[in-house]
Amino acid sequence: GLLVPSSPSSSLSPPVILTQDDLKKIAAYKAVEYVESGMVLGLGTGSTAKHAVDRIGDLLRQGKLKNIVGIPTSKKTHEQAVSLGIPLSDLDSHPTLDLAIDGADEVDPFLNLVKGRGGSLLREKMVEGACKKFIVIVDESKLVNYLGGSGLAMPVEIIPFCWKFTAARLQNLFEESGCDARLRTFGGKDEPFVTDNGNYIVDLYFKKSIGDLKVASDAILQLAGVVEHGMFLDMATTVIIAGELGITIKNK
Ligand code: ABF
Repeated sequence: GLLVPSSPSSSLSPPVILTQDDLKKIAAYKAVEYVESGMVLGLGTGSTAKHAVDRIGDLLRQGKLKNIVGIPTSKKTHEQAVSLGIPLSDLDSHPTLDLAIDGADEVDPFLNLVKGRGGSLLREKMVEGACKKFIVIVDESKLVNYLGGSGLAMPVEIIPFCWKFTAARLQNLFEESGCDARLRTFGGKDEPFVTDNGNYIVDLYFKKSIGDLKVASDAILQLAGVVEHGMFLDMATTVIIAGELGITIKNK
């Protein structure tokens, strides 16, 4: 946990210890302050976005928000929103959204993102690409100097057909960056993880920077077995970062 000094008026009380989940919640609640009645909202996926969806549900129940329409980015979020009584729709009926709020796995200094470690990147990219405003909510552990820089995976959604072939082609694309392409499995077994869209995910691990992100993005999307990748370039309009010392808001 993180130590935060207690307020001056209570200098004798013990410091408040904020967990990483507390920071996620702080960022999420801050983002929900941007939500107004009547909005069509993209509902994100993951442990940070979950707090935002919960909060929207609370405000609806309290009558502080009205006439919200939610567009979920995953089956999981769909279920959560239904359980909270948030009215839902889809992109077919609402091709333009007012605002989306979602988490991320990495945020670079230019507000480019890696997403998809939760496996919902395709629907997230469709929904968040259709929003006038896209607020990303993270705790400070998600900040990186360059994408791929956390040493964690860069996810690519691929079709199951001959997945080894596609994984090998992805790995070859980034040979110079020391790329290792691994099929995502489920529950530590050999069973492939299957996305909401019935696809597989190949996680790319890099030893070195992948260079120009747009070039990398285009090259990945050029491969026939690829459906989408987890780089969200130039999409976030605002990033809310909750850290030990408070909230930082970065705007595009
Ligand atoms: C979704 O949730 C994904 O794009 C991303 O992979 C993940 C972040 O999860 P968490 O908030 O649990 O770290 O936004």
